[in-house]
Amino acid sequence: MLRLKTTFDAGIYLEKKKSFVDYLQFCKSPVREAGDVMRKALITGVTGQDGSYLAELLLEKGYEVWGLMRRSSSFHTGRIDHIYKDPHEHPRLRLVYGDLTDGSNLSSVINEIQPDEVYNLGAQSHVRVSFDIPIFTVNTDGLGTLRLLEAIRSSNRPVRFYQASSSEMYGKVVETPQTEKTPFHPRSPYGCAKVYAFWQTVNYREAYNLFACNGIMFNHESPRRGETFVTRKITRAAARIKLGLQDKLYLGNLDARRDWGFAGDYVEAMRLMLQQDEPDDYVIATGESHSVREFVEEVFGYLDLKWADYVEIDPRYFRPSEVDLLQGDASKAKRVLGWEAKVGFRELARMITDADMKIARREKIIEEQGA
Ligand code: NAP
Ligand code: F7E
Repeated sequence: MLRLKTTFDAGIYLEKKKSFVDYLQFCKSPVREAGDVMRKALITGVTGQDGSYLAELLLEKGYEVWGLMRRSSSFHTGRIDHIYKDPHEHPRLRLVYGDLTDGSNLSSVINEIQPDEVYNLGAQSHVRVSFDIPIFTVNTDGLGTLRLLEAIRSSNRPVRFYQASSSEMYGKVVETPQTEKTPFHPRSPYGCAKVYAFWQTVNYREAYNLFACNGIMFNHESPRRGETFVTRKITRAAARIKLGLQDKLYLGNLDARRDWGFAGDYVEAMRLMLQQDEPDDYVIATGESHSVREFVEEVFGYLDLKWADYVEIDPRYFRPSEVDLLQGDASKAKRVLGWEAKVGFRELARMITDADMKIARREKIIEEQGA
């Protein structure tokens, strides 16, 4: 059995005057098994939806997890509070301040933490908002990825790197379903930034032999999804309408079709990519596509509501350029990683709706007490 290559192993290897490129080769064939030395992972975007599920998963797998977190004037750790412990108790989840727009900070963090695996999930991830703040979006999502890759490369450490790439890169799709070979045609500042980051990741793999992978993730949702993404916006509103807390739901394009999966399933694919012998890029999707209208019908129907009585169209939510249809083919991920989506469309819609009914019930009690 090959042993896990830790940063400690790397030190020994380099002391033997082998080059860093040799060491990266050596690292390409690890068998990472239970009982090996505890791995250390750094997650950017740990306070986000995926960051929280991935942190849970890695802790469960025995990792020491470091999360890069932006400074904020208000608390924004709600998604990870349940796994966070006081640093004095020597917990396995630690947080460190940082920002993808600050390259010197990223270098210090990489050098100090010396992670074995880095998951770059940090991003301005809202497509509509990327039209309002394109420069910030590209700085964080595009250049931020390059800053992180540079910090890793210059650390001369055998870090394995995961990049959160997106189906938004396909944009105006030229074929359906989309695979790893489908050309990109991004339709937003966000999509353009993700294409840039995708190719930087590929180039660091080819130029520097870095173990770097892209997960081309199709939309994935959960009860922890931000409330301005369409799924959560619909489930929150439907639950509040059901309890008489709200009258209307204003939406944009109901015809757009998405391949929606469950975020908890998708973070498993991220980890699996970094445990392979060779780095590569993978589509992660359910293979099913549904319109926004179908999602509305499913959620309102589940709550015994006639959606047409409550939903109105507000042109404000249309995008300057739209991605009409996304449907992924994840057969490579199934074949190589043994990964496939477990949660389907209906189960996902109901899972999020159930969670939002609980929140709405609490809101109802607060409203009644205040009255
Ligand atoms: P999310 O909930 O919006 O989380 C984004 C995270 O990035 C948050 O922790 C946010 O921190 C952090 N962040 C934003 N700007 C940053 C900066 N300048 N420096 C450092 N951190 C920053 O997104 P998500 O749904 O978990 O998605 C995770 C990643 O996957 C993102 O890169 C997204 O673009 C990509 N992706 C998502 C999907 C999907 O359907 N969910 C699909 C494909 C790809 P704050 O808490 O401080 O805002
Ligand atoms: O929109 C339509 C909207 O904002 C889905 C991000 O995680 O997935 C996500 O990007 C669709 C679009 O997600 C409203 O026009 C209609 O066609 O939930 P969304 P997204 O744009 O697909 C990809 C893969 C990512 O990588 C991103 O980070 O729904 N839509 N009415 C609406 N969308 C919103 N947000 N709000 C509406 O009122």
